[in-house]
Amino acid sequence: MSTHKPLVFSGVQPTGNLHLGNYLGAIRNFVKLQKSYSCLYCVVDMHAITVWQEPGELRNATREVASAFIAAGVDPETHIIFNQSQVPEHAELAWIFNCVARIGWLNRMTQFKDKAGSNREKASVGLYAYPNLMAADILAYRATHVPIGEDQTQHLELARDIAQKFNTDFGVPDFFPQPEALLQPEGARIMSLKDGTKKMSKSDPSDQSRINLNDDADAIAKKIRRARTDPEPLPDTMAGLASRPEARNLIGIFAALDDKTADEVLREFAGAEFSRFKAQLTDLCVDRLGPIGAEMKRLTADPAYVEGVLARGAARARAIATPILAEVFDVVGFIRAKN
Ligand code: AQP
Repeated sequence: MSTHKPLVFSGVQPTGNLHLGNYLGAIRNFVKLQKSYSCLYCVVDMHAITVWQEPGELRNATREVASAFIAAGVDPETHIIFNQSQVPEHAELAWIFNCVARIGWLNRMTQFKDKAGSNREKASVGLYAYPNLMAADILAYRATHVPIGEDQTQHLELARDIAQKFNTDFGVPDFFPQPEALLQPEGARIMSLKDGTKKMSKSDPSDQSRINLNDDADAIAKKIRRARTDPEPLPDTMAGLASRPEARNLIGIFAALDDKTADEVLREFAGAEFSRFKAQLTDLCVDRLGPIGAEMKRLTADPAYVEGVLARGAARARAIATPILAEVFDVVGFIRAKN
């Protein structure tokens, strides 16, 4: 991995059911960033267990996310693909950050409130401290750029606050950089096929709400055919879809898959019934996702290969993180045997 390019870190949780939103909102962008950055792409299994995961399913999902990275076009030789738990520096730095971040900062995190819901007292401590681990993921490598969805901007702000406070508290002004968000353009947020106001999500109990990356052509066609719409034909500009979230979402998906703007797509389909639009959207989805799904299937059938990629990636990630952590321990005042 070239160390001359700025360093990107990003992660995806192995929580099952990787979907079109994960692809368009994250993984596709990971592939594009390889040209300009040195990239570390992490399967964040330690984040995943902040809510209950069946151990066997966690293992499968970890291999599946790594396979999706590779199948979508991330090059595991030039860049680094690994799973978080194989690099203990993440947990070590997260503990130090638990002692740097303030409870008041974490209390303001809206994702904890959303995920814990009304059952706050029963949520895991890990779910609450999740943003400190995310800060450690990034700063263990002194990564400077983090591709994230809109929903993660608050967590990245917190990572910046932690970096700043660490530098100030220990009197080491430039020790950690201030990582910057690489935000996706408007429209990269893909919504549920059943409810255009809810994001497409791995944990939605309805499989009909999302297109999974490993869905075959028939499943994709069925899901798009059944996707919620409304009785009106399509307008000729996005302004005409202001109060039609499901239609707006389908147009957004088409635009993202075809690398067009939503208005360009609407010019093509102005006045069309949904049946015609949905048939073309199905063809486009099958065309774009089919090869990725097939390659994922091939890779997941070879767990030894995928685990080899993760192990080699973890060793290379450790080679970057270990000396940084040695400096952190020294700054904090921990005594460590010198090699
Ligand atoms: N619907 C979405 N549209 C666009 N981007 C999305 N991402 C997730 N859903 C959408 C992006 O995918 C990356 C990986 O997400 P994650 O697995 O770390 O966690 P998440 O955001 O919580 O994803 P899910 O699918 O909603 O999973 P669950 O249901 O387990 O919480 C992130 O960059 C995210 O922005």
